[in-house]
Amino acid sequence: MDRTLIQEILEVVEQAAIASAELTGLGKKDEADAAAVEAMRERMGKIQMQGRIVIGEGERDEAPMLYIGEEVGSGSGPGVDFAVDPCEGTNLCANNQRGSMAVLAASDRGGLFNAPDFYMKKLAAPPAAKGKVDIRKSATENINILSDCLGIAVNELTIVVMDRARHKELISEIRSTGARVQPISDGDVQAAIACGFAGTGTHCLMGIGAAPEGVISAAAMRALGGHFQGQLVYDPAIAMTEEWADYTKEGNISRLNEMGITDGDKIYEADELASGENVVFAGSGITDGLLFNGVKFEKDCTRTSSLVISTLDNTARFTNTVHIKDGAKSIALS
Ligand code: VTB
Repeated sequence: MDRTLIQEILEVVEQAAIASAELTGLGKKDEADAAAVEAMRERMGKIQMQGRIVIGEGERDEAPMLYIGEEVGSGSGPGVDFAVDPCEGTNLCANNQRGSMAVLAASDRGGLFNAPDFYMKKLAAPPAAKGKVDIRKSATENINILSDCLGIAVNELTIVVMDRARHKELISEIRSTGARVQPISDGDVQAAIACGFAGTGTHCLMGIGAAPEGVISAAAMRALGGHFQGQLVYDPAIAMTEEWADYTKEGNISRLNEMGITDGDKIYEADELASGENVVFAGSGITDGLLFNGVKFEKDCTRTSSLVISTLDNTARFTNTVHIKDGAKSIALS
């Protein structure tokens, strides 16, 4: 990977965000996702690279595009692995709610964990708490550590947790410490990355979300120097998801074994989930969010707001782009 790739990757997420944003608020989550997938794949095809999707829309037989194992790019050039989520927060996009974005993580060949489509217990925290908080510790212990590391009183800490039945006890425990809980309906990637920046009002992400998205969050947090750990969840009694109604714990363990994961309880650090020499995260807002705004359609242009975090040059670039329409006559500064 080299630094010219960063610009191209930015354009990939911008195009995906624009395509999804055309369907914001229409209640069409699958269509919004499909539009982002198509735009992302088309733009990736123009990059001189031997790209490969390691986390994508699913297996080849269930996803026509950006399926796991699909080759993307021109076919010559550097080998790049991608974890993509073209429309992260499809419900948020369909309902025109905050926090939907087009995201991906990229790395040198073999540098991203091929996470199975399982759930993942996650812990994300600011750089100051990196290696101090630990997913093996209780929420209460971690909140006290966070308070010490950040110099913020416990009752001023905001902990984001996905609003799911599986988190009932976690939410009660957090509240019993005096810390504030912010339940979110979707979009734990944005919440995880928001922990990496001061001033977002998000100090920690706790709880269980999807594993593939965990790898994208890990890539961003590794590049930012923030804390991220993940542990796969294979017990349906813990995940409490309807999708796993017919699955058993034992069955899930064998599924993991078949995928080559022999220790289902392993705790993965950010640099194991995103282990490549170089790692790049790119996200572009579909709807407005904590990190950047969503797409704005104007008469003469379309505006996108994005973030690219890269270990190649140790930067987090916030980029506002004006996509100028043919025959544009007047484009305001912002
Ligand atoms: C998780 C979370 C995502 O969807 O994948 C969630 O990581 C799905 O979880 O950010 P459930 O199966 O419990 O609904 C998102 O919120 C959006 O893609």
